[in-house]
Amino acid sequence: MDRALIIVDVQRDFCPGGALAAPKGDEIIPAINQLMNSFNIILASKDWHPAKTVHFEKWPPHCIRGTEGAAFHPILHHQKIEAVALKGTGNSDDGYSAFEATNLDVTHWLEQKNTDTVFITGIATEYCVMSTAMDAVKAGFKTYCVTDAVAPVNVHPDDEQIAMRNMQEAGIILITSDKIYTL
Ligand code: VGL
Ligand code: ZN
Repeated sequence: MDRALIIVDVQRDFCPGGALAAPKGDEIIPAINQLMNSFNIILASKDWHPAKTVHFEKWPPHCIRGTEGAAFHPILHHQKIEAVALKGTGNSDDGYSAFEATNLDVTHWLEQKNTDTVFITGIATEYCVMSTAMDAVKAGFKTYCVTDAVAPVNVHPDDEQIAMRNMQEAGIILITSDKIYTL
């Protein structure tokens, strides 16, 4: 069995200068780039919204499919990504989790690669990262959240802390990148 790296929504719009920026969204990218060197199985998700969606009643318009804002952040080593899961593609739901992708059956893809363990990185900790991690547990994967490779939006100042606690209560293991190299 093998382990997979999952990179959630490291897109321009979620980084400083973007439409829905996590204040430190770009600062986690070097850690993700380094982690990619230690994984053979790498999947990324993209928030991939239509121009009109109920999702934009809660959020400023962001990651509209095909636009610059929806592209991977330019410093992410995206050439190493083997599969891209597009989510939030409908007009009537949020699609926070990578497991809600409409172009790819993420569970099936991971199982075909003999994955039993996943490491979740990316943006935003309290929305798409947490949803993806929760769905990974539900699908039966041993699930880690890499704390130095995720960034919150922090609409409320405590949101990241609450998300970390919720993830731990769901059986998700919090880990730092340096520990992964010695696992
Ligand atoms: C996200 C808010 C709205 C995320 C996506 O990627 O965490 N957050 N859409
Ligand atoms: Zn979104």
